[in-house]
Amino acid sequence: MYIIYVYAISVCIEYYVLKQIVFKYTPGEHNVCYVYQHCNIPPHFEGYALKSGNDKFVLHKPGKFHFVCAIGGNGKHCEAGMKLCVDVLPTPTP
Ligand SMILES: [Cu+2]
Repeated sequence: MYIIYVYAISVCIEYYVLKQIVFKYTPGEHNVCYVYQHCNIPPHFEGYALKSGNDKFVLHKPGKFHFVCAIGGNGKHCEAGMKLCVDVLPTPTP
C-alpha cells in the first residue's frame, strides 16, 4: 500500500499493478479524480471524485495513471500542484 498524504507533487511515482494507493487529506478541502491528462478536468468530473479523505484506488493495469484534485474548478488546485502521476509497472517476478 502506498500512502499519499499530500499529493502536491508534480512528478511521477512508480508503483506496481494490483497494488493499492491511498490518498489522505482533509475531506471537503480536496478530492481525488482519476483523469487522462493532468489539469484537463471536465466540469462533470467533480461528480466522480473520491471525497472521503481516505480514498483507496487499486492500480488495475500497467500504464500511467493520473490523479488530480478537482476542487476550485477549472483545474485550480491541480494547476497549483495537486496532481499525481503513477507509472504502474508489472509486478516484479521473484
Ligand atoms: Cu485540492
